[in-house]
Amino acid sequence: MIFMASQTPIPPPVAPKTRPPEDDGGSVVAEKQLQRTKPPQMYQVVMLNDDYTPMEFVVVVIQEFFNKDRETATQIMLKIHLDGKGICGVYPRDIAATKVQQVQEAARQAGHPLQCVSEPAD
Ligand code: TYC
Repeated sequence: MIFMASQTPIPPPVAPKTRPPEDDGGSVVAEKQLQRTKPPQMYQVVMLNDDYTPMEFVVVVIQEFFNKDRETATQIMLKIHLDGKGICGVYPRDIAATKVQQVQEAARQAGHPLQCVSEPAD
């Protein structure tokens, strides 16, 4: 092969004969990793009381969107009715935002003023 002076062939890289010290040559070592990442901030979906939304509608919404049984949903509804607000569930941010939208859309379709919000949980 003829090479021009400006095209000196570069030899291919040669594999090292010895392994780096951190390479155990393929044996498996189980090590517990230190937890370096914080768990994500969770958000609570808070439902607000109003004077017009029927209690039964609120109970059904809590059952349907927050996966509560009828008894638990009724207790949450009564707490909201008495205290002005109550937590329906705690979720990662995007899921909490979706729950809020679902409740708002169900209330809008039914013509009720039911409101809920999501906020960082402690
Ligand atoms: N206060 C409503 C009523 O007496 C019932 C209600 C409960 C409304 C909870 C909203 O988030 C709510 N009909």
